[in-house]
Amino acid sequence: MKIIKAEVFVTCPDRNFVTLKITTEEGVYGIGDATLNGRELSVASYLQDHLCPQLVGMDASRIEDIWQTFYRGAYWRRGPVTMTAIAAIDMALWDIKGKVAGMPVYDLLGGASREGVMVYCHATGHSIDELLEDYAKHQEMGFKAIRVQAKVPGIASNYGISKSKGAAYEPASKGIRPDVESWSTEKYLNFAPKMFEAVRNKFGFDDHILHDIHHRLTPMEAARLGKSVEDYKLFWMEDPTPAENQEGFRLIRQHTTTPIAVGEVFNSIWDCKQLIEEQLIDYIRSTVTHAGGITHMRRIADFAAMYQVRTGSHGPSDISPIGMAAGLHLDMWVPNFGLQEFMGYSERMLSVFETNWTFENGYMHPSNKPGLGIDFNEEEAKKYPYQPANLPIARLEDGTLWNW
Ligand code: CS2
Ligand code: MG
Repeated sequence: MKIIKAEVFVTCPDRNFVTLKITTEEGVYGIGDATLNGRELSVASYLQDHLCPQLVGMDASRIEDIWQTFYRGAYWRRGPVTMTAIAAIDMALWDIKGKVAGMPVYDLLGGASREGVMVYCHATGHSIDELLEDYAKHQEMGFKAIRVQAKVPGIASNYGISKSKGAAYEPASKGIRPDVESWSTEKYLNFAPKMFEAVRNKFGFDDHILHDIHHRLTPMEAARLGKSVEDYKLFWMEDPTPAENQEGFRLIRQHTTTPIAVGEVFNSIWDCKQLIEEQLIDYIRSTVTHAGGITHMRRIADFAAMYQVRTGSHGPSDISPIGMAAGLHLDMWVPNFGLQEFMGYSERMLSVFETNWTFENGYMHPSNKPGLGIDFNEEEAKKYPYQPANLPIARLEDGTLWNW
């Protein structure tokens, strides 16, 4: 199974995606997602200039050895660019292995542990009323788990709110410079409990509700929030505080039973070692795309299982449908599965990435097709050249740069 070609494609069907395609001398190909929001070209270059030339001639069946070679062999370990590049290679190789074996990837991992993967969607609003409307819409679509975000009164623009009513939420914006959002912890902490109260009063307690704080609070502020919303029984509060300071989570844990989910920006098991070992979180949100592929995510999940931490993988629209498909295969197998995020994709995106997954009654299934069960249409992709885009930054009301 000698690799004869490793090609990188950058395309922008509404947003930028980076795709790797590996072809073997038998003519079997596999595809992987190498998208890192706002830094797409760095991963494309890392692959194109460094890893792809080395891949040619390697044996595609040796997934583990190739992973180790690119992780240890670079000498410089970890980091989002490196680990996203390795992830794309890993995904493409699992896709090839599945196609050759005639099995879906979840079967190669050990088979399905469940009938379907529960996914959560996003409900947003510029006011609580608008959020409730959007929530009802998603409930009707069948979702059983819904993330709730609303504009905080008095803050010009904050994370998680779509640009106009009813539009899908997309944090990145086109152009050379990032948009600037604002932040006030005081206004947010006053508002957030009222939002959860309105949702529970209107819709009751049957659905899982989730909320993303997006790294904005200090540990003590997060502890205060968690404690003040316990009655609303959140499925999780996400990224309450930046997680470089892992011991900071001890403080949150001492004060609240609101479950915590962290890890969408992590790229290796080392980023969450202490959080998991000390049971400082309940859900690990790392993904196949940004944390070294299926090979490394499987290790993170097994480690987490020892401490009753479950998976809750990141699934925004900036992970390509290939990364989403790979995530769904992992979710089908992983014994300690919690929940999967699914933001969905535009029609234009789905014309480039041909999916076979299904969604029914709040649950997704990756399909039983051999490999990842997803294809990449190179001709369609060519119609949408790369466009510079950036994630926003956040500033406090006095201008201080804050965590976005
Ligand atoms: C997020 C994302 O989905 C989430 O939970 O936090 O919206 C995140 O901001 C983007 O994926 C960044 O690229
Ligand atoms: Mg998040």
